[in-house]
Amino acid sequence: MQLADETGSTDNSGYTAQLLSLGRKAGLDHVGVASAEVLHRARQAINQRKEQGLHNQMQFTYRNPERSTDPTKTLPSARSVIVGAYSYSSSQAPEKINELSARIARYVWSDFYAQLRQSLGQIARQLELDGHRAVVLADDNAMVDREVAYQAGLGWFGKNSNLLISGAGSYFVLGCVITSAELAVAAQPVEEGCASCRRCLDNCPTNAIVAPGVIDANKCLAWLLQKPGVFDRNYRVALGDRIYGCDDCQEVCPPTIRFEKKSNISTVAMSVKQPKAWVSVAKILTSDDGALIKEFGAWYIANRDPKWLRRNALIILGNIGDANDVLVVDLLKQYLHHADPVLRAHAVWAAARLGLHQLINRDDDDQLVQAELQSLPSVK
Ligand code: B12
Ligand code: SF4
Ligand code: SF4
Repeated sequence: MQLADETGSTDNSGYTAQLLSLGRKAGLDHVGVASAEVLHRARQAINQRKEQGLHNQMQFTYRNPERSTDPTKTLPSARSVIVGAYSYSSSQAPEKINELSARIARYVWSDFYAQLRQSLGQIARQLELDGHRAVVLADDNAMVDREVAYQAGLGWFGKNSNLLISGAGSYFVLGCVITSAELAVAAQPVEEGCASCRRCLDNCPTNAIVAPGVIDANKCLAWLLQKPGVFDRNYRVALGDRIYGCDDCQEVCPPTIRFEKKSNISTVAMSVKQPKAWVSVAKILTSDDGALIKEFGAWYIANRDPKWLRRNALIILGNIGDANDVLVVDLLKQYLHHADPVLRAHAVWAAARLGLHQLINRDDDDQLVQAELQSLPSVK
């Protein structure tokens, strides 16, 4: 591959095209280029949402917007950003393991981020071979992935706030290579394509999409599942059987569904690993810390503490468990006597939801458990 500036030419479109082609050969489904300028709209949106409390203690890109919206904070010599999208669309939805199965969101059915990083890494290596600096970021707190993907002309911001790619929907994970190379940037951003549709707003189980493109994290199940502490009682029933992530605002999205139906990309993406779409609730509640981190360590789990997985599993147990099932009763008994008060409190909720009030110890004097007991209509 040729250095862009070897010839002294300022037209770097040939070199850019070679890099984009390399990205596609390396497995990226879509790839584009943005300039390394500050992402002002995203910075403003983050600051506004923090002021309005819509971020609900999320850190990620919100912790340091000066950094996450400025590629030169990661690489001072940055001139361009190559953005890649890796599809996790699948036409095959794997079967439940058993009646007591917890649902895993599609973007983590396999480690798609690992595949994405590997593909971006090949572009970065080529850039370095050609004498440029290059840093790969994928789902990293140092970059707002959707905004830079939009600037690179990959897609438009859907009302569900995901980046939708024309003709392909939103089942993509996004990442980028920040580079010192001066590349030819996307000519035009992609035109908005939602038109009058508002299915995502109307079908969000918690009404978390408070305006087109704006998520209130206080209500979004995807965040509440990751957030440490007591799970907001208002959204426990709506959680249903979800253990990690929520796909509802994408599963109703016409461009995303259309692509999924006609796509055979599943065979490509799923060949990475066996898709893991379900996990046994009993397994989460009976495995030790080491086993849980080994199996689910690629997920974002606050402080890498598997108790948050157990907390979520207890809510699911309350939502889908059968009060006549011996296994369900045994699991509840175990957690109603657990050493950790957070888990005892969620077990109280689950037992009450299943009508198993007789299992609950009303004399537990821990504050969290007491608060839970007070919130039960029958013991007020
Ligand atoms: C924080 C975060 C979350 C939070 C908050 C999401 C949010 N919408 O802010 C939570 C935990 C809830 C979450 C959930 C999910 N996430 Co997330 N998340 C992130 C993270 C780490 C940062 C996002 C961020 O910076 N937001 C800042 C806000 C300000 O950005 P924004 O909401 O997109 O706002 C823009 C729009 O409002 C737009 N805009 C401005 N004006 C207008 C006007 C209109 C009309 C419209 C439509 C838009 C618009 O401009 C704003 C600024 O760019 C990124 C990874 C990364 N490093 O970027 C992944 C990321 C955004 N998440 C991703 C995924 C896959 C998900 C889930 C689908 C996972 C799941 N199945 O549960 C859900 C989707 C929920 C949803 N509808 O957004 C992907 C998105 C891929 C894609 N195709 O868009 C990313 C990019 C991760 C990755 N690298 O692939 N996520
Ligand atoms: S991820 Fe789920 S809870 Fe969050 S906005 Fe989408 S549908 Fe609503
Ligand atoms: S469901 Fe409709 S409004 Fe929502 S993102 Fe998809 S096309 Fe846009």
